[in-house]
Amino acid sequence: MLHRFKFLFLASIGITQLLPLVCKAQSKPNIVIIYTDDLGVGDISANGATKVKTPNIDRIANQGLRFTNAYATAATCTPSRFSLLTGKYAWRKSGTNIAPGDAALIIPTKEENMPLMLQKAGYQTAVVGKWHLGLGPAGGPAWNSDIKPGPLEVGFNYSFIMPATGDRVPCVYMENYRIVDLDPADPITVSYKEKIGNEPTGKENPELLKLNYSHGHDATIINGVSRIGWMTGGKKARWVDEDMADVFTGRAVNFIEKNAKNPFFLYFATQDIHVPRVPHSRFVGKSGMGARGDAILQLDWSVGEVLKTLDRLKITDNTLLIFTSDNGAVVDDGYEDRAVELLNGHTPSGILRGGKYSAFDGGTKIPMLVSWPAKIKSGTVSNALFSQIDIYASLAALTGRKISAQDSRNSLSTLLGGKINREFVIQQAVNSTFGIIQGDWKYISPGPGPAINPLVNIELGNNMKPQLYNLKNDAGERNNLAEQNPEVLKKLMAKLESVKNY
Ligand code: NG6
Ligand code: CA
Repeated sequence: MLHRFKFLFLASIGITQLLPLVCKAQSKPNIVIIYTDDLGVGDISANGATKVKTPNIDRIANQGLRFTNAYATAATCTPSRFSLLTGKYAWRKSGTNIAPGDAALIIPTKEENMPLMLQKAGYQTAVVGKWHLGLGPAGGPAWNSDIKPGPLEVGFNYSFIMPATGDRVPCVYMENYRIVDLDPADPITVSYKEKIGNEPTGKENPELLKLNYSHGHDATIINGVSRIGWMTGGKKARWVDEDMADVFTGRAVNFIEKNAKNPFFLYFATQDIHVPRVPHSRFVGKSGMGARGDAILQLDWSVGEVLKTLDRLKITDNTLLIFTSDNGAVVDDGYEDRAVELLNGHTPSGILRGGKYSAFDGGTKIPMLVSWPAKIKSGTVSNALFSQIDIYASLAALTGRKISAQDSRNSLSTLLGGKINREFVIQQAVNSTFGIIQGDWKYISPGPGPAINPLVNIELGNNMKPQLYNLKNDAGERNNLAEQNPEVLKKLMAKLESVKNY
């Protein structure tokens, strides 16, 4: 009897000692954010696209949660990414609009942010893919030596990035502090002010282009494609656009493999489907929709490789995977890649008005899928209002970290399939026109600016009159009800002002 008691007693100690370990393993899922570029709500078959099929992306929705009411904070890349990683609206900080390729690092190194917080929570953290948040000190990066501060100074243990965008020089990969394959005898120079060196440009030598530009993008030719900005040198280090998805996906997969046994955070920011859309030959012509559709297939492949890797390592169940986009869709964004001609009835923005750059919902309403099989019911659809600004605070709540982000709020329950938590969503268009959504209503602040950008053929939402739409009845933002609803208008105006002054 005594023995038995002793045994039970010891066994129970054993269990209580083990318990924290078990709980710890469960409460610290791996976290993967797949942050796509310029992917619209209508671009994935999970959201109803029929002209293009995205089986791998759809699998995230099938094994988890599909949001129908999720928003990026801004209608372009740099501000959306800044907000995602810092939990602060980009418009609170100057210098956070679309960054040139030689911009200095815009994320403050002295404030906490998402990767730093997760690092402190015991995660191995990595960024792979598009950065576009500046590099180096004021004055910009020293391309030929250690390039810092950068991702490693804001909380990433590992970084394999393109400095800015696919259409901006320098067209090279960077691993941690260094440009990959840079020959010291052939140093890089970069300029966003004037032409440097003698290399051909799209403007002067269009006969050398394999992909013509439609607007902008007429400077240095790299790999047969002219870019924004001029560069010389670094010949051996220059990327080949066709291989880029393979290169980035390979690095993402390697990082997961290396860290399968400890909690990791991977911020995989794909270059797809941003311009220039120059997919690998195995995707060319496969969508029947031209380069844009082919880039969607390539993106779907990249996502599939990540999913397969998680499966192979048996960590799918305990991985929180967030798939989303930095802003809404654009079709012609500066290259004659026949995306417009070959759309074939495909609607990248679904029923939304506007697109990338716009204050209308097409600018910031984005696809968002979340899976975590251990916690999220499969095949769930959430209509809850969600803003990417809350991902930071939600991940802090998940990992038990205290943070003091200015705008990010804990919406973990919504992120995992629960009810609406966020009261309002704020949208920043390219020219600092603002939208705010609360309940069924959306207000767009009045101001000058063109109604439409004819180059990209997108309505920007600018109007000298205040705009008020009832999104429940009018998701396409066609009927401005401001005059009929002065009370609602006043309320939303006041709300926007109060957040701005917060
Ligand atoms: C614009 C570019 C566009 C794209 C965008 C940034 C021109 C005419 N247009 O200025 O092609 O690069 O910047 O896109 O140069 S984002 O998704 O990174 O914000
Ligand atoms: Ca973008």
